[in-house]
Amino acid sequence: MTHHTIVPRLKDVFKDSFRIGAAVNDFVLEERKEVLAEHFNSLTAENSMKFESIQEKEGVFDFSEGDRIVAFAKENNMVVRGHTLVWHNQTPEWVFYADKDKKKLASKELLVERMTTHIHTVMKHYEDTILCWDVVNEAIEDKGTTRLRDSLWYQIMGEDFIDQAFRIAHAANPNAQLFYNDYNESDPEKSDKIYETVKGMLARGVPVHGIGLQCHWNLYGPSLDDIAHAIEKYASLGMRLHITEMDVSVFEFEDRRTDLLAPTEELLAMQAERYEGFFKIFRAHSDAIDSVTFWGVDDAYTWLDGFPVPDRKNWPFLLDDKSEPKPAFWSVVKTLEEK
Ligand code: HAH
Repeated sequence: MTHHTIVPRLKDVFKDSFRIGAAVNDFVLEERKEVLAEHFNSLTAENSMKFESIQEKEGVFDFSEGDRIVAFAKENNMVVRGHTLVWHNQTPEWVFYADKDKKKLASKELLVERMTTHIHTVMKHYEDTILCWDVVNEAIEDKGTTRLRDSLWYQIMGEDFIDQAFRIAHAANPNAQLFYNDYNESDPEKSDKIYETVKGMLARGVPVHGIGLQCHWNLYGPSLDDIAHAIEKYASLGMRLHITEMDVSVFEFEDRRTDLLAPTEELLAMQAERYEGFFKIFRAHSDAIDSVTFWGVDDAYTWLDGFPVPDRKNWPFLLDDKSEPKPAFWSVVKTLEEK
């Protein structure tokens, strides 16, 4: 590829199909302004709208980093996805305890009250700027036949905590689109549990409008068949679908290797082929999919650097560490010509 090559803007390539989003933090927002404005028309806060970032201490709300994201989005005509209101991780411990020493768990009533205060305050603050929220994140158990994860939300409020969160969110802002968001979303067993959970919510009249598919994938899994089946199953509920946190690790999840200092040509080619398959499926289901968000901008920074293997870099995106198109970028753009 010479430097004369015209690089199409991802958001233009997919404008008739879905929005293209990126997760950002303060550093990325500062360092990657141009590439963000160039390719993306949706933003998600990687961390700054999580419970621990907004309300680390009870009753003290900090919207500063979130507000910078919203301001940048507004200047550049972008949409913002809200992530996330109720989650078992990155939530301060005080939320779940009745006392400062954390000896006694909060009562159900107290936890409902705290859930209500948090959701109302956050959604009201962003009432005019954020119209879609991941209301509950990762409530489903990955393994076995157990449906719900054994979190403190679940232990204290029982399985009703999901319904409650959505009802509270709907009351806080009836115009907002409310999502259930999870990973391993294409695994046949877990996707059945997600499907049953959302189906049950709909049967009980719970205001849920969409399913967020995180899509933390890699070169080896999940299979294209499993992905297509999961999407079709979720869409059959009449839910809007958002791809919320996409990245394609060059390592299998169990792979512990740490010798790789840069992605090989072979890995980049495999990644391009995987991405092409994924975007063909997304395009084929663009009537249900409104948005495809990557959990980062380019390979200079990803949450996968050092996770799950410490000190190991990863290269999961379409743009390299200098924001230049990778083979995967061109294979994704190519899916346009094939529609
Ligand atoms: C996601 N968990 C979270 O939704 C997001 O908020 C965070 O920044 C990164 C990833 C995904 C996840 C996983 O892929 C494996 C194990 C646990 C959680």
